[in-house]
Amino acid sequence: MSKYLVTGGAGFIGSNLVERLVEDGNDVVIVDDLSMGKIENLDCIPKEHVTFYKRSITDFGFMSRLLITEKFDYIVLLGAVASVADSVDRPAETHSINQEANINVYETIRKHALRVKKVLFASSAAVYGDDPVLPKKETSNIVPLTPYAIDKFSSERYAIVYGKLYDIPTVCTRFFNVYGPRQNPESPYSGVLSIVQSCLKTGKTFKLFGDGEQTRDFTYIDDVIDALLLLLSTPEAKWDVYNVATGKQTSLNDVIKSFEEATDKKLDVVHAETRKGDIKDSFADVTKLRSLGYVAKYDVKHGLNKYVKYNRKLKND
Ligand code: UD2
Repeated sequence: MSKYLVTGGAGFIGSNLVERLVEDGNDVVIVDDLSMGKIENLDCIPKEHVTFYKRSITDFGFMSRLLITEKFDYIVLLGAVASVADSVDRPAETHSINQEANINVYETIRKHALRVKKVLFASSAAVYGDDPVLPKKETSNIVPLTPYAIDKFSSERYAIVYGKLYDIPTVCTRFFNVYGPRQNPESPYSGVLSIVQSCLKTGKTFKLFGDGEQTRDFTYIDDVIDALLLLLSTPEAKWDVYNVATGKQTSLNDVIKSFEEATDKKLDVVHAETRKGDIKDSFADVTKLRSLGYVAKYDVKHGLNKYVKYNRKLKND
């Protein structure tokens, strides 16, 4: 049994990770201000091994005291304003959440010489921006186009440099288009598949930006959790960054078709202009993660089938 801190643990990826950590017999402390996450995301998780703090990760004093007193084995930094659009509207505010709060964690570990087994910082494929070279490798050009991408890249670099300078085992991930249960479809900038899922469920019209031939590396949440657990438990995976994806390129039209097949429903689609700032194609080279033994288990069809099954079960509960 190990002790974990998960910031953003009530969010989409966080709550799925916490669920798995608890299933595996660990104790987890969550810090989440519920600005994006939802407490209901934790409903299905047995409470005896989870401590929840409704606090912002920018509450630096609180975070430092927590780290010093709890002496975590593992720290997973998922807490962020995950909306790129929000970072464009509020660059300074989101900077303190998406970057300074992470440095506060690294700095507390350094200052107090805390012994951690691994600190994992969750970054994003957004750091690659609109560089057209495909697939995206960890060594590809970094073209951060928004405050969000700058803060993600900077927090990554700080994790790696703090790690090397002060001997802290840190590692970073760059997530590609993650989808699955508990992804919040509320904003127009939510993951496209959460929006498709919500439209299929309610019969609402889905607005498709562009011709639907844009491609993404759609990655099922269970594969992401496997990757996180692998990186946390592999000592050699340190001071480095790993793409987390399937390595497969799928068009929006194809993924919608697979979703319709999985639900046996027809999506009502209206076409609109290509979204400003949208990139045409994106998919990952996952050779580096594979070299640690990672195998993505879900292609789009299987991932969507599992997502649909999960939602059906929810409805019948
Ligand atoms: C992802 C991130 C974004 C930024 C970007 C960097 C998410 C949700 N988005 O954007 O924050 O990091 O990567 O590359 O993680 N679409 C529609 N209708 C909708 C919503 C989306 O047609 O209602 C299209 C959208 O225009 C895009 C595609 O679906 O072409 C995927 O959109 P997305 O926001 O899920 O993901 P992405 O890769 O564009």
